[in-house]
Amino acid sequence: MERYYQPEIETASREQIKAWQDERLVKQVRHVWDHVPYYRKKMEEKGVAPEDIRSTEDLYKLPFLSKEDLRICYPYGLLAVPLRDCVRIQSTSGTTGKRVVAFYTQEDIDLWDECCARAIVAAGGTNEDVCQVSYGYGLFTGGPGLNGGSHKVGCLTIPTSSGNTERQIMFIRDLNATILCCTPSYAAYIGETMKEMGLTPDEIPLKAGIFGAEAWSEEMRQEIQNTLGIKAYDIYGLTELSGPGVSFECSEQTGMHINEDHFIAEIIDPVTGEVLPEGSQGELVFTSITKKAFPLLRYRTRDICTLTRKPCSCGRTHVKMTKPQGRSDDMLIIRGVNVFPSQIETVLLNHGYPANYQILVDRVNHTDTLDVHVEMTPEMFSDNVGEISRRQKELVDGLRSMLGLTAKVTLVAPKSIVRSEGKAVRVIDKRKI
Ligand code: DLL
Repeated sequence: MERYYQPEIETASREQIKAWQDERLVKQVRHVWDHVPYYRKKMEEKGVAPEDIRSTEDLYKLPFLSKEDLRICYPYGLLAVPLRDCVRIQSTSGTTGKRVVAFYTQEDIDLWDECCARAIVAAGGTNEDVCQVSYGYGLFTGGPGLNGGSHKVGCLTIPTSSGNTERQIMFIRDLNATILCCTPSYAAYIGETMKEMGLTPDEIPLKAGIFGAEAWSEEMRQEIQNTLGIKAYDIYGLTELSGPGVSFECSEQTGMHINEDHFIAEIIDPVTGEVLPEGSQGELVFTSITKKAFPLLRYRTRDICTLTRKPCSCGRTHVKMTKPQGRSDDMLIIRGVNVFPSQIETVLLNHGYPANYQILVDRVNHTDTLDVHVEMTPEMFSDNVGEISRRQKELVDGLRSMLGLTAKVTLVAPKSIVRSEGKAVRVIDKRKI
């Protein structure tokens, strides 16, 4: 039987959800107008005042916020409460430019923890469970978010943080961890290490995993489920909106329920900014309606996905988003063709390769080149040149039919691609260097 952390909220009627959203949106717009001069100016420039926003139908009138706005406002420009009311910051792992710093009041943290608790209960967690949190702790939101959720559910929490894989496995076995929380690439690495230690899935006490923070394919889910002998659940979120738990998967494993009592989701055309009808693929935009310290209205995530309100067999009524294919800025444009790293991952895993690969993009003589380095399994590894070139050709053909362009494939020895303990770095685009 499906269990919920907050059944009255998670299975509320659509009318009830809309009523919460309408009421909270109106309050939130007023809160931001009164306390965030930067956004107030943006509203004035668009000719919109708080009185114009009476319900979610008026959402489209509000201006968007983008990563660029966050950069301009660093660090305090979007803060909506006095600093003395804040108890924590978290920050993005951003590799370029200024980091995003997000502020939280104690109430913001309590609500965030509840969102993560919903995800843990949806994955079958109860106070009988032992939950190992192997997301990084610190400025990254993964560790603190799932840690808070695990406490709310009453699980015994093991805050290992990421890294030291052998010790992770030791704790999982010695303390009977039943739920593992980490990035999917780290889960795959933990699985690979267990296999090397000669452990079979039934010797591992884990029953569920809550994996997110990066794009991962259905094929990778299968792979992780098989090696660890668990059910693998997706979880999504971003620092700007709190962290993990903006949405999470239920037993159906067909997309993630967005916590609509806290976030209003829209899908827009990333080029024109036009709001698209339900079922269209586009850029996900969020309005946080309960956060007090750092409330973002119409924040453009750059994540590409689809929304659906079709009834879900789990009984939850909140809208579902499909797995994001990746950020629109992760999308590679190679010789004019749009390529998502997750499409390449699908081809590799379908051909029996492990999810250890690297995508190298360059420009030679004014032409883009795509070189995919793929690790072989020890069983595939051989010095038979004919066999290796047969394998390479098979992958080149598979990639051509998936992407519509010709890539170079380089098969590399087992264990030669560096493993990730957090978010994996899959792409090296030398055109940008
Ligand atoms: O990654 C928060 C998080 C931690 C989510 C732990 C889930 C689990 P940021 O570092 O700010 O926050 O990165 C946010 O990561 O805009 C997506 O592009 C990507 N992302 C997060 N979850 C998923 C997912 C955390 N399940 C950015 N699938 C987001 C695909 C994801 N991409």
